[in-house]
Amino acid sequence: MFRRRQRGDVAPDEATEDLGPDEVAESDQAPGPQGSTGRDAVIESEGPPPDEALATGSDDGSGAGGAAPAPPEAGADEDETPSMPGRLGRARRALAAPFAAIRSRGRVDDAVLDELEEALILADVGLPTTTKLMAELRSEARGKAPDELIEALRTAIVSFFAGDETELVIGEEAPSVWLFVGVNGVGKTTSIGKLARRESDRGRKIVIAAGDTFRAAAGEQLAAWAARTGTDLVEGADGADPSSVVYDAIRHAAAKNADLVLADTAGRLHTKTNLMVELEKIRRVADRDPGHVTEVLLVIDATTGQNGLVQARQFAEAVGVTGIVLTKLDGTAKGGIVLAIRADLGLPIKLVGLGEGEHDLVIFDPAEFAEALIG
Ligand SMILES: Nc1nc2c(ncn2[C@@H]2O[C@H](COP(=O)(O)OP(=O)(O)OP(=O)(O)O)[C@@H](O)[C@H]2O)c(=O)[nH]1
Ligand SMILES: [Mg+2]
Repeated sequence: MFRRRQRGDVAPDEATEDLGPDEVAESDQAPGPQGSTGRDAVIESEGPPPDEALATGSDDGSGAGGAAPAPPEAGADEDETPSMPGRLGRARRALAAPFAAIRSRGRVDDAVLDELEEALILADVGLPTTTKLMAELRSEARGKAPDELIEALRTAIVSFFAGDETELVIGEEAPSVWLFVGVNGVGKTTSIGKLARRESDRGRKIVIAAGDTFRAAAGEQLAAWAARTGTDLVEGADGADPSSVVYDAIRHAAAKNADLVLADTAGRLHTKTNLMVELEKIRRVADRDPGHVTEVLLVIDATTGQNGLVQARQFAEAVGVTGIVLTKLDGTAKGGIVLAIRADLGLPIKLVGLGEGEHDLVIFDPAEFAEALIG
């Protein structure tokens, strides 16, 4: 039976060799409040005794974040994978009226092209991408029927994403680790819950790592998802060193022959700089034997529009992000933000969140997205 190691024991050779001075210092710190949560156990595994609770005594997130949103109960349509056209309500409406107006015109002239350009900007596509798309369309569609212009836009949108790898990578050597990063509230924990469902439905054995030790309620939120999806969860005490929690989960996964570790991380610490340093460290430690980081997924809330991009850029630069999970596309987001994010970050959009239910996370499909946007 797997037994979680205490911080000082977390594979000292593998996990702490070559660590920088601050990392070593951190592992030497006196533990914080011992056994502070009583939920320091690995579900279905022996937890450490309370005095082995892993805590740095810093970054105690108790009080931060408030109550955890519980996973919504299974509803009548829970078994169904949602379609993008069905869920992109607001995103769709952003372009429906201007497209109807364009379709009612006789021929495509400069006025019609200007109308389309304005509609794309208003739909959050962003100026650089709108300009790029319009450059192709202006030469191609002038003088043609408006329907042909809209069809040309559909083709341009699909080819905009051409060559993007949307498949999530599982390495040949188990366990693979998918790390989830992003600012607080964007949907990291919920996306992990949904992916635990999706990947276990595909026959993969999953372990969830509760690497957000900052927010007091994060562990309970994950525990609910883990119970619901029949997945093992490894967590430390509040304020525990997130790298060691993630590493524990990886060791647990290896011991149980699991395929994949889904690792949650905090959306904020006391300062942004510390969070980036922390995430870099988690990534480095997670990549040590027996772990293999095959995805670092930056979760972005689509409803934050262009503002979310500024923060997203910081993460992308700090932790070697491999792809985007774009959540809340079912909400008030305008659909053009998908193009803006892809263009701005230069990273593939791998998954989109279309609701709060366990099946509401789908692989991004450019043709379906264009259909959702254009109709
Ligand atoms: N409508 C909708 N809501 C979502 C989606 N994804 C997440 N949410 C909701 O967004 C809220 C925040 O989600 P979390 O998963 O807790 O976000 P987080 O990134 O883990 O936040 P922190 O732990 O505070 O960093 C919850 O109420 C989720 O149910 C989505 O695709 N659509
Ligand atoms: Mg969370």
